[in-house]
Amino acid sequence: MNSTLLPAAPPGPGSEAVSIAAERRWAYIVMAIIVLLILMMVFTGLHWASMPPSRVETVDIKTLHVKGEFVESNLGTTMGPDGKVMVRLIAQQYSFVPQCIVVPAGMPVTFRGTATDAIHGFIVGRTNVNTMLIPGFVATFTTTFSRAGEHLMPCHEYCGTGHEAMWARVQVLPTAEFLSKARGGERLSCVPS
Ligand SMILES: [Cu+2]
Repeated sequence: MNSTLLPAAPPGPGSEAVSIAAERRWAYIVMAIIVLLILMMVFTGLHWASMPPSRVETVDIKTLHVKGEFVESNLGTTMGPDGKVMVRLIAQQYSFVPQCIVVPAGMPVTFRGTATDAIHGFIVGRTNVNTMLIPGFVATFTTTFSRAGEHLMPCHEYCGTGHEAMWARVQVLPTAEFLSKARGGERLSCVPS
């Protein structure tokens, strides 16, 4: 007789225990997934709270170069009467203005930048300076450079055929040297003249 035609064996005494064990295994897996998702939400929430994205601030790209904060004569590094160091820059295809940026070591430095034509961005060496520059919006970023030295500042958002040649330099001066140069209140630059 063909054995496949036999009716299925009736549930034995062990089958209920097997199904309960399988159910319990699935319950543990699902609980682990839920706990993982909750941990991800907690981590993301804390991370955003500790490093919030900068507020949204707009600027008119049509008048950017003729009036307001981002006219060419206002770009570069300044130290205000309150001692706050501010760097203003613009990105355009395919360069940054200014091409060389002077900043102090050991003091908070605030970058304010925008783009005139396409989306650009920049990072500075191995520091945490990393932001996008979007036409019509002002990007603001405050950081402190720990050591004096020179960094490269490449554009890191693909912006066109000349993208790979788009970069500037950042010169981090010792605090005392920066303060002696910035005392006059005028703009600082390390662009070779
Ligand atoms: Cu670029």
